[in-house]
Amino acid sequence: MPTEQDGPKIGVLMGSSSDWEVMRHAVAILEEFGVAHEAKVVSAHRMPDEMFAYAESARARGLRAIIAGAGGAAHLPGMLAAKTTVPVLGVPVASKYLRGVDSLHSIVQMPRGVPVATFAIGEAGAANAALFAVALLAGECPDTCAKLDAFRVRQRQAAEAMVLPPPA
Ligand code: RP5
Repeated sequence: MPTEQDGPKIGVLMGSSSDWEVMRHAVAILEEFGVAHEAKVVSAHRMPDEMFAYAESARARGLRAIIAGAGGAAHLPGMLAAKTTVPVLGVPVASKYLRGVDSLHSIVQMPRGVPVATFAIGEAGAANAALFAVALLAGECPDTCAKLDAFRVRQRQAAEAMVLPPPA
């Protein structure tokens, strides 16, 4: 019988398959770190019952964090956070007309009492949300912590190796 140990530690939700181009960057990071995860479309306004069921079962299923990406009136992260105390990491996805500033404001402006950790608009935000989730897990897993340290070292080495072109 599967136990909580076998299941996903991080959930990656998005309001639409159109968000995947951004949210795949979160999934790529989780795969790189070997973190057990699941990714699915759960739309706040088109699948509200499924959204609530997901949030309500999240802690019992062993999820340590939920990364939620949405665009426009991006209520998915906030409504998940309303229904679970598992940390919710919100990723604003760029919308067609307002380019994600609407999504950012929707996610970041949670009223006091129900927090959503909010990341940058787009793929950097998705990747950083996943790195933040990895950092949350690092406290309970020395192997994950070592991988995160090594990731930072590689980034530093890449920056140190940067060469600027000659002026003009
Ligand atoms: C939001 O509406 C989704 O998160 C997506 O960013 C946006 C547009 O959805 P689609 O019309 O592309 O399905 O719920």
